[in-house]
Amino acid sequence: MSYAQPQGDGGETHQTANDEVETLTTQQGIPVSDDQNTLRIGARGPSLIEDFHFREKIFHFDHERIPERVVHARGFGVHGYFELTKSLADVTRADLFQRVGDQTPVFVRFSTVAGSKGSADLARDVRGFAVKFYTQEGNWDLVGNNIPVFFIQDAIKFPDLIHAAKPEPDRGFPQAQTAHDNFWDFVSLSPESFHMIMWIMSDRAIPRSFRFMEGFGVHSFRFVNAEGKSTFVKFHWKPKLGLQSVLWNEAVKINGADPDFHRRDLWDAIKGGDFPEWELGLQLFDEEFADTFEFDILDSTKIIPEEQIPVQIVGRLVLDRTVDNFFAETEQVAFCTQNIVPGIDFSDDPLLQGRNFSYLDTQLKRLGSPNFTHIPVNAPRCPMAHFQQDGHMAMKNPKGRVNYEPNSWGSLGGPRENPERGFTSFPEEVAGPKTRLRSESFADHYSQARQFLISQTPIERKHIGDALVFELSKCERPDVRSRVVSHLLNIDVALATRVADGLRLEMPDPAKAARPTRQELPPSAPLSILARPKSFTGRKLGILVTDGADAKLLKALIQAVEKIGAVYEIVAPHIGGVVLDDGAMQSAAQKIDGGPSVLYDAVAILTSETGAADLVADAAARDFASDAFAHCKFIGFTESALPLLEKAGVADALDEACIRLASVKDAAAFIAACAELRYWPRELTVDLDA
Ligand code: HDE
Repeated sequence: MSYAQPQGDGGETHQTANDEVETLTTQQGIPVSDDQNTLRIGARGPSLIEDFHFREKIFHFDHERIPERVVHARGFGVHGYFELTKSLADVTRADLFQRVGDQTPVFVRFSTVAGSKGSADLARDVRGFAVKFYTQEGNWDLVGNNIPVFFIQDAIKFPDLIHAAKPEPDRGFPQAQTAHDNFWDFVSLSPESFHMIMWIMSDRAIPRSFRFMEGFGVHSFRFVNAEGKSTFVKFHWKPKLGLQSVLWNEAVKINGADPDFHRRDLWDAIKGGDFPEWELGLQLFDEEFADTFEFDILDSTKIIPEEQIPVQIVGRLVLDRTVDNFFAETEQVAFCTQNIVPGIDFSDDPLLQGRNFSYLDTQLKRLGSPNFTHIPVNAPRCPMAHFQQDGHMAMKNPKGRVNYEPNSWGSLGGPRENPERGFTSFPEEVAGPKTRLRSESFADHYSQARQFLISQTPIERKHIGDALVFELSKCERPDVRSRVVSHLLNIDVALATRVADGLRLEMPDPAKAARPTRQELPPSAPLSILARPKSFTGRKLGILVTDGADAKLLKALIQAVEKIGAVYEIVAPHIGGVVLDDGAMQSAAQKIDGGPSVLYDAVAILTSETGAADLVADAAARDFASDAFAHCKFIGFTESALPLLEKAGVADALDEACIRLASVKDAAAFIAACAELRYWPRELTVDLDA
């Protein structure tokens, strides 16, 4: 006996014979009559291989996956534009840097480095900040990170670094973390990595949002102007909303509560019309500076402090459009450091030179064909004319009879080279023996690590110490822990002592330095996050409400949040919402279990007496309050919420960042106070390690 498979609930989306709904077809365009049942003999018999619709559907599904990126697998891409605010015609002939006001479309992909595609967003890791500029003279890819230095000086060590950081090969874990023996074993045997270690143990490696982090081109590049003169350049992206990070304890919890925290944040901001913006800053310098600077400008483990070469702002990057399809754009976008345009050139940084081989090579592996430039997100948006042809998936072969050069077909002969317009390499003079030497000028591994450390505020330094203790406590081998501390001794004795104490480790001798550490470098203010101005604009308030909460106060809070360009989310005991004291229904965005306070920059707790009594009995509500307190957040609360704060164990410790919301007037003052983002003195009272 057979029966007709029901077509759903009869709603419009399930109807088949409806003129307004498109007819399902195969990939060959053949209309499909039944997408519920395979073709078979009778109702209970074997399936038939002639069922071409079934076979096509399953065949395509079987081939849906492509290899994930070997690094930076987890990423999130969006569209936007770059607008020039200062002409750079004097230093570069790059077309996008000529005319003030010109806009160049861009695609930007943010990423973590070590984790797989499905890993969590808040891993302690470097963030990729890759920008593809679709310029009038071809695509320029500025493939940067949110940290201005790198672990290694020579590309030949990259596979070792990444093998050491990724899951250990015998067991396949840990996922998306450096807190394991192999990573620390490798870096402790590679002293050049210790400047970068300071950065990744700092809060830079756990950003609050892609929107609140800087970007860096890392290497020195060259600009070349119309006269052929070269100027070195380092690229910086500075977020308009300022910098902000989360706390490690918060990061761990965010990963459970919302593994997509960063991508959701960017998605929501763009969909809400709050387009994130960065300034493009340049450090420009000449050969003379390069020759006299105390470090090598070709060494990617070093920065040039902004005090020595100030950052000039020349443009802005605005991200204003999400992708239509994640796979088509974010997955298939192919960044290549070798993609540069006339007016921009490479330096001899050995890391950059190695990257120029790796990126093109890896795209072929990942995307499967040299024609990956035919994929829309990768295709230049300027005219193209060349004789490259055929290959897998060729979609845009050149037209006409002639596919070679030189030829004698005159105007029918296709494109020709153009010495004036075309890309020319800067004719740098180089000579010397072929060798595998590392330059002596790369040998100071600790001075800038120390400079970074002493540029941090005390609380940021504490976080670096905490992070090192955490990571090394996950290493099983005491000799690895000890070797790391031996390097820290060359950076800062107080830090080394703090870490050794935190590990209960006997202090080792300092590591033998390849070159003595230079005299003390001065602190550099831009290296700190917390020393900068702060703001609540673009941030998110979590408002925990119960039945009977003060409707006027809630309205005033929402108005204050919106006035400064922040957003809010209502958290309630039930997703269906609450009934406020004026009888109105207030819907909720999160049930309390799904909206822990770690997801917000500040929280407000608006209850009635009976509502508070319900919250007291709820573990998730108690965690909401105690975590907000432990994470040094600003907390606004009504008097009725005090029993919850008591039960959460924080009522005795309320400080000036715990603000009573006694009347409507207090709402604006509370939101104004939130601009500080965190009340750091509290950390010293809630964290024993302090
Ligand atoms: Fe990458 N890197 N990298 N990298 N990198 C890749 O290319 C590589 C380095 C960076 O969102 C891969 O398309 C080598 C520094 C970003 O799609 C691969 C070396 C910096 C992204 C590769 C480095 C970066 C990548 C993997 C040492 C900051 C993601 C997939 C010499 C300036 C781009 C891919 C995206 C991706 C190689 C070091 C940034 C394998 C060999 C330094 C943001 O080609």
